[in-house]
Amino acid sequence: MKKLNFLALIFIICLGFSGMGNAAQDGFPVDLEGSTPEEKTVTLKVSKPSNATVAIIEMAVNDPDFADEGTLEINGSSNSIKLFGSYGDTSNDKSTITISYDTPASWWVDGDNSLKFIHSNTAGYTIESVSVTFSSGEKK
Ligand SMILES: [Ca+2]
Repeated sequence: MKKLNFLALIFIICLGFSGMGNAAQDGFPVDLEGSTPEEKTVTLKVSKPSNATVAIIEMAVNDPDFADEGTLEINGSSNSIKLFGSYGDTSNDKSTITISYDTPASWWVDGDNSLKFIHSNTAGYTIESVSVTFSSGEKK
């Protein structure tokens, strides 16, 4: 029994260290697996180059298994992405996959951006993390 406690302690310490290495983002994970409608807003700081035309938002999502689970609004309701559109597939049930969308760079500001995740249908989803990459759209 003592040995088991010791192993459990080691396990917890390892978990702690692995968590530290992941540079957790403020506000994430965004857990929207409650009853509908529900929403959560997080602030994401980005560096937007002045010549950017396209912003590619990449999200690690758990359980994106339907086309119409909700919406992501970026800095207001006029800039919205349907979650999860063609990514919403029943084969993603309970799985974490990475999805990405091209958005106009004009939706984003250099600095703090508001990301409102809305859960409107189904059992919901969890956004584990988000990253944004800007492009000038010029062919290399
Ligand atoms: Ca789901």
